[in-house]
Amino acid sequence: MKRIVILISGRGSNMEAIVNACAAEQWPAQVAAVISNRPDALGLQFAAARGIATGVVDHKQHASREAFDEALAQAIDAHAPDLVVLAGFMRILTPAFVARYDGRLINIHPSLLPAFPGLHTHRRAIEAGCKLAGATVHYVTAELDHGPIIVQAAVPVQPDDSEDSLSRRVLVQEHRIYPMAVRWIVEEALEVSGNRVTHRRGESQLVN
Ligand code: NHR
Ligand code: GAR
Repeated sequence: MKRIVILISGRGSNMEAIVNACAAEQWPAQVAAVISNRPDALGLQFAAARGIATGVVDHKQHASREAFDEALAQAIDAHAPDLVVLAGFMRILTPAFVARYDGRLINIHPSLLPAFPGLHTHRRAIEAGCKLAGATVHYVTAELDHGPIIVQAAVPVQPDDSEDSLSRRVLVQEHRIYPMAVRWIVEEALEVSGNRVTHRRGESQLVN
């Protein structure tokens, strides 16, 4: 059984999708813990109700990013994870943290990377006049939102879209591709070579 630790900052709907798929599809894995940097993150209640260990490492209680990341790593390592999953986790991680979890740290970002790394992605995609938006699951590297791409989903941008309407359309796809990506990793179905990630059984890494 592979052990998964999920990091959240808020609502945690991607975390929910992973917890639900893991149980429903009987993955050879368990979500060992859900950890938040915000004490009031809604997702913590869902996890606790499912009997999953929860933790809080509040970035406001730490003097530097290095100190926060060290405390976060301690909390994570208590659960001996094979895989660490960022699911709406909103703190940039230091190179030392990323190196510690090299090859077993993944993120979902609500854009078709390498377009629009960082914050306010939906607003920026609309302002840029994009006709296509989407979401990307990628391995985390020190450079923000630039790691090897595991799977992407595309959705249309409608002429009358607001940040809200576009983010809702993208989120539906996030809930499909994030569990898919985690499942591939726990099944050891992926091969990483430089920036390229391929699926050993040739499953499509593009949705829609
Ligand atoms: N850390 C590294 N090193 N590399 C990545 O690819 C990371 C990462 C940490 C988080 C998620 C990410 C996203 O998918 C992620 C990827 C937060 C920020 C940010 O600017 C940017 C990107 C992402 C997450 N955070 C502010 C900060 O100062 C705080 C914002 C807030 O608290 O609301 O850390 O988009
Ligand atoms: C998701 O859309 C995720 O892609 C995005 O925040 C939302 C979190 O929702 N992540 C980022 O923007 C990371 N900077 P959730 O908490 O319901 O999963």
